[in-house]
Amino acid sequence: MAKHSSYAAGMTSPYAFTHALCRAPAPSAVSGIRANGGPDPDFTGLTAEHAAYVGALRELGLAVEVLEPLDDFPDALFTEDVALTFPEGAILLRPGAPSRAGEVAHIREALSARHATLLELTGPGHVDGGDVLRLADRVIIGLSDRTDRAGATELAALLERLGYRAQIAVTPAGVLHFKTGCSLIDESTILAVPAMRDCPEFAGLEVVLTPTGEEGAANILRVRDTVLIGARWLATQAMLAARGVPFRPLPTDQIARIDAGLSCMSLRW
Ligand code: CIR
Repeated sequence: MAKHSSYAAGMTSPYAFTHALCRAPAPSAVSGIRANGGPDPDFTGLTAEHAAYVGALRELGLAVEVLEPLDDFPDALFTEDVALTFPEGAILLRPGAPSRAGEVAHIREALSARHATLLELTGPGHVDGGDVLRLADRVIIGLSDRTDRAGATELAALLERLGYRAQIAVTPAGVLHFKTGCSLIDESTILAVPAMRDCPEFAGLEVVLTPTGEEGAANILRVRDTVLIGARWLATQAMLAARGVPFRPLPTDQIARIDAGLSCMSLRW
């Protein structure tokens, strides 16, 4: 990946990705974890959403590999939560949901074939990748029901070994993952739900709030010059259009039934 001259040593653009690693949904995905109950997703629809997502990443120029489904792990299609990937190497995480712990062994195999440097969280703490937001100059680790302080502290030290400075932040109650509630629009602009407006770690950045009723839009995914956004978030799309940000709507109704958004379905580097 080309490095941009304005970045500190070891740092690269947070969204100039060249590669992504996804995992096809298994039929068991319809039983994925959801915090507030609600109906199962439709498997055909879920598969179509996943395929549209993979297709979009490829059209944006990424080399995307799609791993085999894991029927023993309903949430395994959300590869983002079990590892972190950077041009400098990868870090295996320890997801906070007990039913997801076994996913790590499977992603280990895939990542060790693709990254020369593979670090690992050894515990006892936990971190979900959905709680990790990479900015241009640092990485924010949000404490949540899935990510505890012991895990975040251990991860901060591992990130330092790869050349990344980390900050530990707090995810508001009721927000599953830090990135469920905020994402990068560009290197100096964050899209956030109102509950995250005053996050101290956003000082110096412009924070744009999700329009009323569109809190679910906050999990956008910036890939190179384009923002991927859930198709039903029309007011948020209008806001991006007004700001001149190129975006691409993708269907997310079925994955939303199991508490997921657009960042969750890939590891990117
Ligand atoms: C879970 O609760 O773990 C899955 N049903 C959803 C994971 C979403 N991942 C993410 O926000 N990074």
